[in-house]
Amino acid sequence: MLTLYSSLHKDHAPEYEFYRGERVPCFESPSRAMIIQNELKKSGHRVISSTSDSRHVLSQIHTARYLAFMESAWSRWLANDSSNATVQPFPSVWPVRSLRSDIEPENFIAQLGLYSMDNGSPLVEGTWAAAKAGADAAASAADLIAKGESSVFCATRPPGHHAGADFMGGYCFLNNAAVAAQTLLNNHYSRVAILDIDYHHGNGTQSIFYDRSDVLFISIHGDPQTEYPFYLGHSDEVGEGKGEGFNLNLPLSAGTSTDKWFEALEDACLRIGRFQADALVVSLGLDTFISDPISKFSLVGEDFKRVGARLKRIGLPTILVLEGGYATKELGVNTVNVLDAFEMD
Ligand code: SP5
Ligand code: ZN
Repeated sequence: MLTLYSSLHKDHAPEYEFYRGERVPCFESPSRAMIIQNELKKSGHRVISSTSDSRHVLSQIHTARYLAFMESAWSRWLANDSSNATVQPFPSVWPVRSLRSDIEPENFIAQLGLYSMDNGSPLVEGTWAAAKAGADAAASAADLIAKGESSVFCATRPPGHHAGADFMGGYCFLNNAAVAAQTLLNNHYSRVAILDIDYHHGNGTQSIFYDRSDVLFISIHGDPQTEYPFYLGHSDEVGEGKGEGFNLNLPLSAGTSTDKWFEALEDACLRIGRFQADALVVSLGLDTFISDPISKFSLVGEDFKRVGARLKRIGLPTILVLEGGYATKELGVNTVNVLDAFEMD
C-alpha cells in the first residue's frame, strides 16, 4: 500500500512518562514507526514523503490559540529558564468545572494544563515538527485519494485520536484522522466515515465531529468505565444537533473475546454502509493485540489479516492512520498484516 512516512517523528522522543508515581520509559516511542517502516519495505510496500502542507486544514480542526501554543511551546519553555532544555514539562493543574478556560494564563505550566487532558503526553523540542509532519501526511493522503489513489497508509507518530480541537492527551497532539477526513471534504467528498479501532476511545475525533452529519464517527474500544480515556466513549453518546445519529460508540469490557470484537467490527461496517460514505478514514491502533502492554483485548497476528480483509470489503477509498500499539516487537508484522490483507484480491 502507498505509505507516507517522515523521519521527523524521531525527534519526538521523550525520555519518560509517569506510571504509579514513577518515571517509566515512554510506551509511545520512535522505534514503533521505525519497525513498521522496516517491515513495510521488507514486504514491498512503496514508502514516500508527504506532498501537501496541512496548515490550512489544521486551522479547520484545531483552535488558533491551541495551534499557536503548540508551535511556540518549546521556545517559550526555554525562554523561562535555559536549563529547561533537558527538562520535560508536565502540567500539574487543570481548569476543571467552575474554573475559567477562556483566559490563557501567562504561566507556561498553567497554559500546558489548559491545553491538556492528562499528564501523560510528554512534550519535547521535536514534538511540534513530528506532529506537524503527521498532519501533513494525513492531508497528503487525502489529496492522493482525491487524485485517484485507492488506499493510503500514514506510518506516522505521535498518534492523534485523543487530541481535541484545543487539547493534547494520550500521547496525541494533532488529530491526524480528523485532518484526513476534513481534507477529503475539502476535496469535495461529501460524506466521510471514520472508524477508530484503537483499544482506546477516540475522544478527540468524536468531539471534533460531534455536531456534524458530514462525518460519521464510529469507535470500538475498551469500556471507559475502566479504560483510558475514562471520561468519554459510552454507548449513549450519539451526536448532537445536526450530528445526532452520526456518532456510534461500541465499548467492550476489558478482556472481551476476539469473537465479540469482530462482531462489533461487523456492526461498525454495516453502519458505514447505511451512511453511504464516499470515503473511509481508519484510526488504526494496533493496541488491540494480545501482548499489548497497556491494553486488554486479545487479537493475535492472524486476526489483523481478517481486519484488513473486512475493511477492504467496505469498498471505499480508504486512508489508514497509525494510532496506538505498544508491543513494539510485533507491531511491524501486525500492521503489515492489515495492509497486505487489505490489498489482497
Ligand atoms: C494513542 C493511544 O493509544 N494512547 C493511549 C494513551 C494511554 N495513556 C494511559 C497509559 C496508562 C498506562 N497504564 C499502564 C498499565 C500497565 N500495566
Ligand atoms: Zn490506544
